[in-house]
Amino acid sequence: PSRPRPKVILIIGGPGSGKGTQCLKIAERYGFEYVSVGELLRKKMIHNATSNRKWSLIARIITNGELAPQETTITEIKQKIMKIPEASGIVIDGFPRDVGQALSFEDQVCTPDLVVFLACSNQRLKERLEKRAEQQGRPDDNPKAIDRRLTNFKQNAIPLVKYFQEKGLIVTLDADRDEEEVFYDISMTVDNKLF
Ligand code: UP5
Ligand code: MG
Repeated sequence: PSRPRPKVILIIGGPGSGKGTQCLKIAERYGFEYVSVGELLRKKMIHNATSNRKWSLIARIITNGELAPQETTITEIKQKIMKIPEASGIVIDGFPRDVGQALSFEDQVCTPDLVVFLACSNQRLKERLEKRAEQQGRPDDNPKAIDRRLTNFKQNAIPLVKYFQEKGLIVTLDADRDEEEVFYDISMTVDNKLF
């Protein structure tokens, strides 16, 4: 008999809401594969920006804090998922960013089993990103790009959350709290909804 398809969890939330932090914890606790869409795109852009026109354009888009083209993003996700040999679950960090991407993912990949929205105040998002910017050198952690990322998020979040609400797939959690508190709620949610 064929194996059941892996469970798919999408983690969405503003820049600095803790998507990466929480996804790693989920992957560890449940033995799920971790796919960071931002990381996929950043790696690819660093690798190809000097030799490839399309990727040099995308590098500029991402460094400015704007969204990469939808089709490229979906293609990268599909390629990455296809390389995963065997997994009981896949946790996807930072995707989709808008309703268009959500529809395209459902059309081309699958309907997710669970979507977690990490709701965080604007003030917290800013504080965390500014702190991280001092410690690490992510190309889009500059003040202008941080503003763009926050603005884009605010523009797209409400319709996106509503879309998944109508399908009964989303759980919204208060991500202003510390890492462990947020993760406690996430693991309760995953235990309840997926097992
Ligand atoms: N931190 C985390 N949780 C904390 C907590 N509870 N309390 C206190 N501190 C906490 O966390 C951010 C920082 O806060 C860290 O220093 C952490 O220690 C601390 P992190 O887990 O990194 O948050 P995250 O939500 O992952 O923030 P990130 O900056 O990665 O979010 P973005 O959404 O901006 O980044 P992403 O990598 O997803 O996307 C980057 C870019 O890629 C986008 O702007 C876009 O250009 C492109 N992209 C697309 O074009 N399409 C896509 O579909 C996806 C990405
Ligand atoms: Mg991240």
